[in-house]
Amino acid sequence: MTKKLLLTGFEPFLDFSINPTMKIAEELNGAAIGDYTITSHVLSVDFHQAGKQLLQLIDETKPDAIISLGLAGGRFKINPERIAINVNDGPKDNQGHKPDNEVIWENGADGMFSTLPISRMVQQLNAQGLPAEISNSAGTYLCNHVMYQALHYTKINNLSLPAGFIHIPASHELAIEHGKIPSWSHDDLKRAITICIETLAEA
Ligand code: PCA
Repeated sequence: MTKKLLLTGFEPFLDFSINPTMKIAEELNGAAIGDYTITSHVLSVDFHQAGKQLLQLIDETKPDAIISLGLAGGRFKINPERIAINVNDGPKDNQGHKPDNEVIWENGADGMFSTLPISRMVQQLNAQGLPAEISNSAGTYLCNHVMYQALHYTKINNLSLPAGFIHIPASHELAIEHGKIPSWSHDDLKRAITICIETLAEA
């Protein structure tokens, strides 16, 4: 039986005029990888909306697994994230809200670990020549926020589905516009995410 994977990307934000996760999410929408069929959506870089959008998508699609993608402009490798923390902080979001050390969920756990096979993903990526490393911090901005929201939701609803977050470097297209960050080709970024999904399917 085929399983459903909810895959999310993000819209552009701050001085990143392109978000490569958006194109990857759009191009993989409807694709079948391993025993997963992918449903993709692009989330808003908006602290008041992104979590609601994600939780609504989970309710609507009833996925068997969730992978959220985000741009980490300046990073060199594919970074599956290990942990999400119960904090919103950082610069203004796309609606002008600037969180200052806010909690995401009152009484939520301080931190929650990814339930994706992140070590295996990193091994598979490196084995196929794509630099990858587990990251021990997803930051405190929107990426950490949606990772925390997904893990909190699966925990309080006793859902045993794998969920987590993968940060990716800039695409060449973005790096040329931005001027100060390393980049990968879009095809390699997309191949890396495909390998992560294949790894999840084999887990
Ligand atoms: N990256 C940001 C938010 C949106 C995105 O793609 C982050 O790392 O939090």
